Amino acid sequence: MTDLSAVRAALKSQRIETPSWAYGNSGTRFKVFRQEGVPRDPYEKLDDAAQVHAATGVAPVVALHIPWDRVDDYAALRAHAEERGLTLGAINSNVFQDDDYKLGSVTNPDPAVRRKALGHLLDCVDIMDATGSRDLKLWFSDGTNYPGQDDIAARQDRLAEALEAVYRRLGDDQRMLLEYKLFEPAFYTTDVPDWGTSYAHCLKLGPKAQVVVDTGHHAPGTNIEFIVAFLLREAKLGGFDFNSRFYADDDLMVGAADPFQLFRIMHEVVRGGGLRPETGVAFMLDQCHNIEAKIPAIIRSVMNVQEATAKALLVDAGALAAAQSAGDVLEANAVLMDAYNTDVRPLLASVREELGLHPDPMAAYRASGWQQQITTGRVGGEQAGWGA
Ligand code: RM4
Ligand code: MN
Repeated sequence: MTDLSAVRAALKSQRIETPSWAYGNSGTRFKVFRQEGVPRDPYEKLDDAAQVHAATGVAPVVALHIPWDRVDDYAALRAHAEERGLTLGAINSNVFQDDDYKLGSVTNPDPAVRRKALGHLLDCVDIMDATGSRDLKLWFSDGTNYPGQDDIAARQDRLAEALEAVYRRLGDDQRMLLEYKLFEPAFYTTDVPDWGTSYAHCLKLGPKAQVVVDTGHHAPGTNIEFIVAFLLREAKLGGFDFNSRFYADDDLMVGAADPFQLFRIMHEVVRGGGLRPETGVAFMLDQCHNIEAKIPAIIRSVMNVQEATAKALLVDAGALAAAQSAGDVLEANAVLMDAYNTDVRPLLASVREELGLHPDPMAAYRASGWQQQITTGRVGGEQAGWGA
């Protein structure tokens, strides 16, 4: 039997980190559709994030992206966050939007470009010191487009050298999370294409280096929950960049395309103890809201993660273990499916009420009047967006 009070407690203590860039304008390669009321600077992004937290009660952490969220005074930005009950989360580095990085950043054949990229990564750690962030998230667009373009193994050496320099710079309570992605923008080789490459680098670096799993960064059909189970077992799962996809790196709302996959992932997280705060698994979103309203989309995404988590927590672990050890394939599968097929919305509504929140975060946001306020209030200035 599942202990319902433990389920409720776990749901109350889960924290979901929202990304600053999801509050700004974004688009595909073809068009950015601007929305009314979009933040003009990182401070306004935090104001929007505070609304997501107010509606859900579980989203008090906001990830930043440098240089998109560059400010003169990070201590002031941190104070702005704290005044709203927020903290600043992962610092996402950006070594993919500069002409110099055409042939790569830390793996570039030109040592001057490598020095510049490393300089940016180290600057990001300085920013973490000021923002109080625990995590540096590294994603490299580095790779090649044509066979023979560069030396694959030499690029690994250059990558390892940069990662080591960043690792040495980390404070005692800081971590670096190394993200992988199968392809894009490079189309022949990618320097960190998969979890194995990330894991191997992190293992060599030490305990402060961990793998981050962006759910949109795999080949179709990849069993992501296997990766999660493996990394958790090795204490190398730093966290998630949650989003969902039908084709490639679609960055749609988490749980929208494949809620069953999200459940299977969360089942492995629960099974491996990854919900316990001391394991340090960060539940981050990494999404873009191109055609849908942004703040409600982020609220919906937080709810989707909560629903998958609730279902995973409802798996009868005792019954599952018994069926598994008896070799009862059908019963084991049924135990899992029973949990997946449970409607957890009433449970989550009552958990929210216990937290003093509205049972329906979407309705709470609609009733708050915030959308009207920003639509009429945020006029003039430059809207924040992808690349700015
Ligand atoms: C990358 C990667 C990073 C994210 C950027 C915006 O594809 O997923 O995590 O920071 O996009
Ligand atoms: Mn990501």
